[in-house]
Order: sequence, then structure tokens, then C-alpha cells
Amino acid sequence: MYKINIDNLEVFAYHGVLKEENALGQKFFISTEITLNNSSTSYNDNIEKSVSYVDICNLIVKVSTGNKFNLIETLAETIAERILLEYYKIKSVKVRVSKPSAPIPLPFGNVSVQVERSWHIVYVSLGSNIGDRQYYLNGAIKTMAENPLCRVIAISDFINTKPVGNVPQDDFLNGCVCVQTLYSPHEFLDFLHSIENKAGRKRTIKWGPRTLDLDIILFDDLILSDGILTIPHAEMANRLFVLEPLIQIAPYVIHPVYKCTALELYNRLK
Ligand code: PH2
Ligand code: MG
Ligand code: MG
Repeated sequence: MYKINIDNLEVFAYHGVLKEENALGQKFFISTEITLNNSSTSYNDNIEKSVSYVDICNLIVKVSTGNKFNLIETLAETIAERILLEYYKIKSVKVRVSKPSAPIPLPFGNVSVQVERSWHIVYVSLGSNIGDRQYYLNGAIKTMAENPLCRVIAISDFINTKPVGNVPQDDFLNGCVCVQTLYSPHEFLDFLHSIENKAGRKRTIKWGPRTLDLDIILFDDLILSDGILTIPHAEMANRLFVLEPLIQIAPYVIHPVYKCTALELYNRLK
């Protein structure tokens, strides 16, 4: 597996909290460690299969000199995001920004920050049982596809399902999408909530009828539960209306807690 490393690219720029830094500028050193999507396959000695480190260096210079940030954190994050957005072959990137002449009135060697950003793979379950159900599901997918920080990779069929739970209500239309995103889990949740709100979602009765429900089912192989978000979705293994669309687009995706495929969960539940 290859990584493309650039060590200490020197740029002169104007980032800093102090006015003097914004006016006079100083040297920054930028390092990146890049992992490609196909990093385990052979490149056949062909630059088209890889990414040119010269292009990455030019992009780093452009972002560093074309902006004036207070924080080197912002510079590092912006560089990471721009690299991931401009090169679809890149899966993840670590960026370190060093500021060896930082205004610290003490003897010191260097000061730097490092961030890591990566495309995440998320499975989202979609449901609607009020109004034009197909319109709401398609609208949600369109909003995700139009967000530059998301790429919709696969879309299941939409299936009609009987309501699960004790609330008497109309049938649902359910589906599932696979999305690549640069958002963190909580940022992605906020994004899904904004789509639900735009669809006029009212949060009245728990498990009641809704114009649009978007649930994170899986997020990479992450396991997380913090009172706001539980990943994998706590009920996914008990719900055919989640598993049936999921296995259409990702039968062999692994549930990181049960350590089995979506197809196995489906067969057990069925
Ligand atoms: N969602 C619920 C409760 N019950 N039943 C079906 N068939 N489909 C759903 O999406 C659904 C449900 C709460 O999210
Ligand atoms: Mg739900
Ligand atoms: Mg929900």
C-alpha cells in the first residue's frame, strides 16, 4: 500500500491571530500524507492511476497564500478538505502545518497542528408515510447529491412497508442510500436533520407519522453511542424495512457489533 508524503513544503503566508502576523507574514511548512482509494493495486508505472505530488504542492500553495486565517487549524482543515474535494482518487489525507517563527516570546523549536480528514462511507435509511412519499425520498437524495461534501454512491429501490410499532398509521415508503461524506457523524446528523426540517418534519409523537425520516444506519465501521447518536442504528437488526433496501445495495457490508453481514442479519430476521 502506497502513501504519498510531502514533507515541509515551504510557503510564505499571513495566517495568525496577531495583526503583525497578518501584515508582515511569515514562513509556514506544510506536510501531507495521502492515501489513495486504490492504494493497494499496482499503478503500472502510470501517473494517470496516481496523483501528482506537484499538483498537490501547487494546491497547498494556492490555499495557503490565497487565504488569511487566524488559526493554523483552519489552514490545515481547509487544505485537507480542498485536496479531498479536488482529487476523487484520494481517500484520506493527514495535513500538518508548522509555524516555526510563531510569536512565542520563549525559545522553542517549532509549533504545529495536524488534522486527518477522510471520505466516510455512510448508509442512510429513508422513510416517509405522509403526503407524496416518493417526492420526499427523492428530494432528500437530491439534497445529499447536491452537497459538495457528500457523494451519493448507491440508491436502493423504494419499498412499501407496513408500519412497525404500536402507532396506527399509514404504510411507509422506505429506501436506503450509500453516501460518501467528509462530515463527521454529528455534522452528518445535523445535515440529515436540516433535510428533514425542510421537508416539514414535525417531531410530535415518537414513532408517529412523518413526511421524512432519515436515519444513519452505518458509518464506516464506527461504534458510537453518546446520547445524541447511536451507530450502528440500535434497531437496524430488528427492522426488515431497513435491512431489505440495505441488502439490495450492500449485502456484504459488515455490522461492526454483530460482526456479520447485512444479508445474514436479514436472513436471521426473515
Ligand atoms: N419508522 C419508524 C417506525 N415504524 N415502520 C415502517 N414500516 N417504516 C418506517 O420507516 C418506520 C416504521 C420510526 O422511525
Ligand atoms: Mg427511524
Ligand atoms: Mg429518525
